Amino acid sequence: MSNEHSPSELSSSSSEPIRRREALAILGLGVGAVAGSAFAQPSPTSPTSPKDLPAKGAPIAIVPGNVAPAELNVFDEATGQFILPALPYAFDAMEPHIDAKTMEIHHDKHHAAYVAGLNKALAELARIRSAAGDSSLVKFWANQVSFHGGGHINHSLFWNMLAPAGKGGGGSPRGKLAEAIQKSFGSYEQFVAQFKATAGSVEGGGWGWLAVEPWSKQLLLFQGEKQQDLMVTGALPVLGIDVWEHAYYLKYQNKRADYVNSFFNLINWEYCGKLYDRAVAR
Ligand code: MN3
Repeated sequence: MSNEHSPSELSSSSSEPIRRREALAILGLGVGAVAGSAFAQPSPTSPTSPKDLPAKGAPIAIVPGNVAPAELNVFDEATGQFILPALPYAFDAMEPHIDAKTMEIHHDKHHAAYVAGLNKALAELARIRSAAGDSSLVKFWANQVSFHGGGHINHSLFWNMLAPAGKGGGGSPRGKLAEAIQKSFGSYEQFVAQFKATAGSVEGGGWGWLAVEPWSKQLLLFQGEKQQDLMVTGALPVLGIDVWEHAYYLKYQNKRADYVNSFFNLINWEYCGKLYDRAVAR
C-alpha cells in the first residue's frame, strides 16, 4: 500500500483541515486511546461539546490527547481513510543504530499493514451496521480495530520520537521532562535502567512506554504487548520503543538488549519533552 504513496502525496493532506472527531468508543485502542470528556484536549480540532461531535459515520479519533491529529498526518479527511504518514527523514537516517532496510520495511510494509488493517476493519464494522455484514463477526473486527488502530498510533508516534544520532537524537531530556524524570525515578540513570528493563522484558512482540497517567499526572513505565494489550487507558505517551523483532532483527537478531541500548542514541528528547509538557498542561 505504502509503495503507492509518495511522500509528497502523503504530506499534501497534512494541510487539509481535519474534522473534529468522535471520542473513542472502543476499549484498548493504543496508548493514546481518547475516552470522553475527561480527555478533552487543548487542540483547536478537539470537540468542545457534544454538538461539536461529528455526525454518525464520521471517523473515529484514535490519536492521543497530547498530540494534535494533523501533526501526525494519520487520517485523510477527503477520503475518510486512515493514511500512512511519510517518515520525517530518510530510511538511512538512523544508521548505524537502526539500518536503512529495517526502517524501510518497518515503515513501508509493517506500518502500512496496520493502516490497511484498520481501514478494512472499520469498513467491515460499517457493513455490519448497515446490515450488509455478518454481525457474528463484530468481536473479530472490533479486535482488529484495536490491534491495527493501536499499531497505527504507536508507529506514527514512534517515527517522531526518533531523530538522527547527534542531530536531534540522543543526549538526555531537558526542561520539565528532565525534572519529572528526576523526581519519579531518582535520577536519569535510574530511569534509563528501568526503561531498558521494561522494554527488554516485553513478552513477544510489543512496546515499552514512558507515559503520563492523566489523573495523577505522574510518569509511569509500562509494557504494551502486541500493539494494544496491557495498555493503560488514556495514558499520554512521552516515549515508546517498538520491541517487535521486525524493528531490529535484521541488524541485531536475538539481541534485543543491544537494540534497546542503541535506541538511546536516537531518542528525540525535544519531541518527547513537548509531548510531556502538553500532557501535564491538560
Ligand atoms: Mn513495529
